Amino acid sequence: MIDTSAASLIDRRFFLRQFSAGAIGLIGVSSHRSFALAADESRLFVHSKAPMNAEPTPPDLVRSWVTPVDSFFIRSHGNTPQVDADSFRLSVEGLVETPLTLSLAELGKFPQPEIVATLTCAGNRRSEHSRIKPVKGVQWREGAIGNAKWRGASLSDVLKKAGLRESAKHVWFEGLDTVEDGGKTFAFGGSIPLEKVFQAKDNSPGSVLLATSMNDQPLTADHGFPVRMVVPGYIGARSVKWLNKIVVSDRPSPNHFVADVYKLVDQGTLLEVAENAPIYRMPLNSAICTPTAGTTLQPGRIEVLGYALPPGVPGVTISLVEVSSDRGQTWVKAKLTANALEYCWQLWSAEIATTFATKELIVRATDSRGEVQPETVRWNAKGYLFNAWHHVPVN
Ligand SMILES: Nc1nc2c(c(=O)[nH]1)N[C@H]1C(S)=C(S)[C@@H](COP(=O)(O)O)O[C@H]1N2
Ligand SMILES: [Mo]
Repeated sequence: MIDTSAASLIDRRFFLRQFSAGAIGLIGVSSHRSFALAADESRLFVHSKAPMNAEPTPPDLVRSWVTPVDSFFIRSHGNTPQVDADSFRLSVEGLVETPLTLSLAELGKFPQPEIVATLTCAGNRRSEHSRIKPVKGVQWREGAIGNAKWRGASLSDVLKKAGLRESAKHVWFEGLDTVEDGGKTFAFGGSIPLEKVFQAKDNSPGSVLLATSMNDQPLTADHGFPVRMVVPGYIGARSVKWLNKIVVSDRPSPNHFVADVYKLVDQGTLLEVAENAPIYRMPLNSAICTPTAGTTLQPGRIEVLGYALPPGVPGVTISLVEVSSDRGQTWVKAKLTANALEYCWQLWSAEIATTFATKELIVRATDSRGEVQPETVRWNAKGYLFNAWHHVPVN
């Protein structure tokens, strides 16, 4: 048994040390006072309360393959709407034969497949980008990821019911929250190519869902009650919460969060933003969750635990996870402790020999196409998609 209370206490101290020593000097980083554990999200480390941004401690994260809701990261850009389930209506419009207005009861009449899928924020591990050069935004460690059981109507069924027009190529999603940016307020929106909706066979693990349940419970307000999108394999930003409107179009959504925000750019100039396409897929990744940075190890053998994320491509799973305790000269093959699935994280464990000379642990993952996680990544102005080998300094 892991003593979770002790583990989270130790880890909380690490968070405080790391954030107070390093990140406080960064522009735009939440102020010190927000780094407290909220009473109602006691397992999460709260980066900011309004908007709510919180992540579990690394040891907590890998306690189970399905992440309990109270250990699941929360990433919100604006307010947390309190939606009345009875009067709620979802509209489906745009390039469809028959626009729809669906109540929750009507949504419930569609087949209700259940999938397990990992949701990851594009900004997961942003704090590591910031160590290269400071990046604005929530300084996520490796906890902006979680694996949940989702149930709801599949988007393909809903779109088939509405009937697609021939020119349909993208599907836009809009939430009920309001977000402020640059003096303007607007709804949070996302968008995915129509091919993504029909890529996975109906009701298979890659299905794009209008989820109403998470781990067999109705969604909580933080996670998008009453309905959210779940887009397996894509950055979390495409899984729009508090879903209110679906628009079928011939182009990607003009919403700020598709047109401007989630892009890989060096400086973030208007021209660069215009020249680059929106990010959709999460890349291959992995992280060490136990031991945590700064842990004092005795010479001997230790168990190292963590996760690896496949690249969200049909048929591609994690095939190898390796850990090094000698700066990458030799690697120990980790034991993969879950089924190899395309849209779920792979948990792993490795037994590592440590000596007084052990200064850090490193992990890297390889997928079933033979692609290896990169040793380093290119810094980008918004701090997205950090997926370099994960280094954990130890004493
Ligand atoms: N309406 C709305 N949907 C949203 C967001 C948001 O701020 N508003 N944040 C997105 C981002 S960036 C991520 S990573 C995921 C996080 O989902 P979670 O809070 O359930 O973990 O929700 C996405 N959906
Ligand atoms: Mo995100």
